[in-house]
Formats: sequence, structure tokens, C-alpha cells
Amino acid sequence: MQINNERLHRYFTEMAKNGATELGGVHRLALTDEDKAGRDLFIEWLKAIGLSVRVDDMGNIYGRYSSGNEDKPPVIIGSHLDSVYQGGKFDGALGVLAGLEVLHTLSENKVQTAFPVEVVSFTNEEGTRFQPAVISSGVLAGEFSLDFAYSRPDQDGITLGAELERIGYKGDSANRPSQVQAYLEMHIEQGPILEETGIDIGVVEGIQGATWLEISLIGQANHAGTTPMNRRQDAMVAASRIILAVREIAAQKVPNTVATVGKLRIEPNIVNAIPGKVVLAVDLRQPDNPKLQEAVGLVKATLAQICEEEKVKYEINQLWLSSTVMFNEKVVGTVEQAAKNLGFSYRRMLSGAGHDAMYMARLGATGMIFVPTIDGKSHCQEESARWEAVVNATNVLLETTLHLAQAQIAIPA
Ligand code: HGY
Ligand code: MN
Ligand code: MN
Repeated sequence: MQINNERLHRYFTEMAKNGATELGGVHRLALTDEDKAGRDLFIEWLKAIGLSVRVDDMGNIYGRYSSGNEDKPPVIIGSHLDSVYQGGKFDGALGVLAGLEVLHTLSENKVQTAFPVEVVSFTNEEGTRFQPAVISSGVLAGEFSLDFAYSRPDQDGITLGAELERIGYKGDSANRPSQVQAYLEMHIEQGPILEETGIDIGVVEGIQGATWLEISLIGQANHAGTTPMNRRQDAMVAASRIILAVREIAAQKVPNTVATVGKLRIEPNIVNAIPGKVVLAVDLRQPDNPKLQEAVGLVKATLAQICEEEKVKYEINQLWLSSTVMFNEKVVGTVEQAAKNLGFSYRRMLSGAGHDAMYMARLGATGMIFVPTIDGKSHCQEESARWEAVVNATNVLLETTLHLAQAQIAIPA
């Protein structure tokens, strides 16, 4: 049994029209009208296949395929439809649509499975509009309360809860999955490893730890022309020194750490005034939890020293912290066996990026399948993958699902 390549491509190209950008990416921030359009289209497709559809209180959308086994917990295939700012069309959407295609294939072949199979699209995985990331699977896993999630403001102060209401996707908590037989997520690798090593399939063993720190630097706004250099409390100079120090901590001091300062807000942000306030966000990631803490400690110590020297005050707000998550060996092994059965080259690896799988692993045995990414690029409009690689991975997803849902058809052991 194989997935329908052309149909998957149609799903993919149609979905990419929602929030399409000039350079072939998508700009589909969580709960915006573009996201609503993508959600509506996804539900239209689920219904067209005859799947039952439900929406939970975080706006997560579920399509369910069952062949007379309603009382059993589902095998869930998931990912997300929201994108980052001016992002790529593969990140997230590919995993949702690959899941849709697997359920479409099961349905048209009337496959009998011992466990129901569901596809889910999670709300606000990216954490671009509303921080933190992976907030909806985080609510399901008990990492965040519903009230906390609903209260999260975007940069205009509009809350996640209000936007769920506005687009008509504030569903019911009764629609959350009560039990999970297994969770699978197919995703582009978003890095260079598979392409550089010429490997077809990434068998993901886990996801590295990550933390987001929001640092506010409070100096003194003043006149650019009249304030002597030795009497400045320049928040921008302090920020610049911190940005370089963060890079040095990751690149030199704590091996295997990656760190990024990708977001900066400056006040008053005009040519002829010394910046009185700068807010920056640090994204730190590291597979070893104690080393992640070590890196955070170094950032905090360096921050204190720089602010003393620049006569600037500071505040730190930890927006997100997730420890490294290792997946269930049975599911990882099933993904590996499926890749082997289908004759693909594969390798086990850790995910550098975060995914809803990091919280779904608390609800059920979890695994991920990676697709090689062209030039390793992601979170940019140039993000892309070879379509043959997508089809390969989707067939691995189908075969893995058949095993985990205990389909009553002949599948290679
Ligand atoms: O930030 C991440 O790793 C994910 O893309 N949200
Ligand atoms: Mn993603
Ligand atoms: Mn992403």
C-alpha cells in the first residue's frame, strides 16, 4: 500500500496558497485570517474523506479514522499549520498534510485497524505571535494552564483566547484526546545533516532542550548631540555587547550549544536619541540539560557584569524552558523498520528544532520522521525539500502507522 503522490501534492500546493509570500514561502501566523483560511480548508478536506472532525478548547483540529474500534485510544499523527513570520511552506503544514494523506489512504482502502487513527493540527506551535512555542500540545500535556495560554498577548496586546473566539475555533475541552496509543510527527529536518550525508530518512530519537529568555535593558534616553560619551546609559550599547557575549557562550564556552538573538525592540528607536530601553529575546538550545543550565548561568552572569559597566538596569523573563525529550524506543524502532522495509537509507538523530512531539511524548509513545531539507534552510521563505523525499517519508509514515495501529492487512514484519 502506498500513499497517493499527486493527491498529497495537491493538498500541499493548495494549503501553501493561504498566506503565500512573493518568494514562495508562507506568512500564516497563528489565529490570523490566513491561519483561519488554512484551518477551514483542512476541515473541508477531512469532511470530504468522511472523517469525523472535532476542535478542542485550544483550537486544535482533529480528524478521526476508525474501523469499529471506538473504545481504543488513537494513534495520532500531528503537526501544525501556523508559520513563523515570512516563513517556509513545509514547516508544520507538511506533517499535517502527510497525516491527512495517510488517513485518506486508510479510508479509501477501508483498512481495518485495531486502534483508531487521527490527524491533528496544533494551534500556535511556532510561538511567533504568542509566546511560548508549542503552547497547545503543552496545555494537553499539563505544562501550561488553559488560562495562561488564553492570556498570552501578541505584540498588539490581543490575546490568544480572544483570537480563538474571533476566528470561531474555541472548541470544547471534551474534544481533547483522553488517551494516546502513539503519536507520530513527520517534519522537515530544518537542518543540513540528512542532505549533507545523502540519507533519505531521519529516524528521530528525541528533541534537544530549549529556553527563551526575554531581557529588558533600561538605561536613559537622552539627546544624541548633547550628551557627553562618558555620561551615557545607552541600552543599545549594552544590548550589542550582550548579543556578542551570547554568541561567544554558545560558540566557545559551552560546546554543542546554539544561541540566537533574533528579536530586538528599541525605545524610542529614533536617529537622534540615545536608546533608553531595549528588549531582546535569547533562544538557547542544548541536548544536555545541565549544560543548558550552565549556558543560562553564563548569560545571566555576563548580563550583570555588562549592565554594571554600562550603568544600565535589567530584567529577565524566562518565556519558555523545555528539557531534552527522548522518544519511545518501540516507536523509534518501528519508524526505523519501516524505512528499512521500504529500502530507504536512514539514520537516527536528535531534533535541533522544537516540535509538538516534545509534549505529546508525555501523553503517549512518540516518534518522528525527518525529511531532508534543501540547503538545511528553514524559518525563511527559501525553505524547501525535494518532492521525492517528501513522498518517501510519507510512505514511511503510512507503514509506521499501519504497524502502530495494528492494521489487519499484510504488512512486512
Ligand atoms: O522554535 C522551534 O524550534 C520550532 O520551530 N517552533
Ligand atoms: Mn515546525
Ligand atoms: Mn518552526
